[in-house]
Amino acid sequence: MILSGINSNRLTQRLKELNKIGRLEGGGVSRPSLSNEDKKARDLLMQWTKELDLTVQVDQIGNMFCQWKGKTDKIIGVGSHLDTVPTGGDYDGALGVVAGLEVIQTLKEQHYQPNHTMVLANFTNEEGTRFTPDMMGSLASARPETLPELLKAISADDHKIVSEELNRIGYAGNVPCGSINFERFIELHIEQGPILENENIDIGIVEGVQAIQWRRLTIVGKSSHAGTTPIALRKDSFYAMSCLTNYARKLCESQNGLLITIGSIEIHPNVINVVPKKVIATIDLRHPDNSVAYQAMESLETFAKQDKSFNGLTSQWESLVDIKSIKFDQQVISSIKKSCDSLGYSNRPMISGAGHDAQLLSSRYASGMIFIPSRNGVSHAVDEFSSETQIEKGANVLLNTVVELDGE
Ligand code: HGY
Ligand code: MN
Ligand code: MN
Repeated sequence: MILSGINSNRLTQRLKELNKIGRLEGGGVSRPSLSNEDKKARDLLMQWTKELDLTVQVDQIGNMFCQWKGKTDKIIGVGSHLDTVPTGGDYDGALGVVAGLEVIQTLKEQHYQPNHTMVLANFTNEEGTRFTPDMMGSLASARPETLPELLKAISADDHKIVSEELNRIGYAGNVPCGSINFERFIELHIEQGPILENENIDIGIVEGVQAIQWRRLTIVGKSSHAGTTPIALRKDSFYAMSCLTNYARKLCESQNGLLITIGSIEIHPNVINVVPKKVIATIDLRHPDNSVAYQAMESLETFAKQDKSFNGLTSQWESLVDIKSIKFDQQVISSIKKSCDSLGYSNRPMISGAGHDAQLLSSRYASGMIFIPSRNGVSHAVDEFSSETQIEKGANVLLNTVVELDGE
């Protein structure tokens, strides 16, 4: 049995140390996947694991698995991701990795003898902002057959290749993807939304994650003079994209729970007095129900075929991510619930709006997630924040859940 909870001060200090890596002027962090900053964060994790006598295995896509041998070879996994979006906060991903380490250290200090081998995981490229798809490392763990394609992925900004970047930062492992088999995997994460804070609840017991579809849309019209081309004769790619964006917003307003985001856009030639010839935009579409997500994406494509703003222009759709909505494992969910209740923490079931490594892992391993509140529901932004008390509660639920599952 556990004598006491985690060491909150130590957890906070480690998070602070980690978040010095990739620190942004004015707060927040930028640790794009497989960048020098990601390497530094990985190296720091290696140092921490050495201090705890954990053995680290790195697989072929750079996933790190830090092991504490138990009485059996059956594995209970904790962890998350160290990479961040370019304007990231201090907690997205980092919390799950640092809290997982804290749970292992707390158990070791209490001379707990685990039945299972405990593994702390850091998954490669969860964010997907430098290389698509996102949740790349957990995808390769759950579906090792995807590895060859993933290693060839090229970054949109600097045209680097995943396999070369893994070699460059020294994390091109040789452990086969999918060879670390979790009996159970639990990810502690910030909610990244407003629900827990609005309802003043300590812990979110995540029952599932919504579907995620990412597309890249290239629209090609015709460059022409801004001062001489009559409106009726224009083949204006940016105007067409604006109409599609407006249509997407109306679709979200009419379909409960549908979220469509045009997060990045390139305009060519991007010149003040030239009607835009080409637009390359990304579309992020989410919904808890797979069929609604598919239908909504289809409606966007139909709009691009039929709306007059697209007359005389071509549009090309490239699928980047197609992740189904999932349900987490009932036994893991009930262990998390039991831990919350035994600790006296208020809790509620919920669906995750954001994608997570546990979502991908759940297709192969019994998985679950624990959420803590996010201030103002903000994430993927430098003012992302969760308090030390909220973090301590989340880490204690993780600790108790791991012990609960270890005893089964
Ligand atoms: O996009 C997501 O939901 C996750 O943060 N990668
Ligand atoms: Mn995350
Ligand atoms: Mn994220």
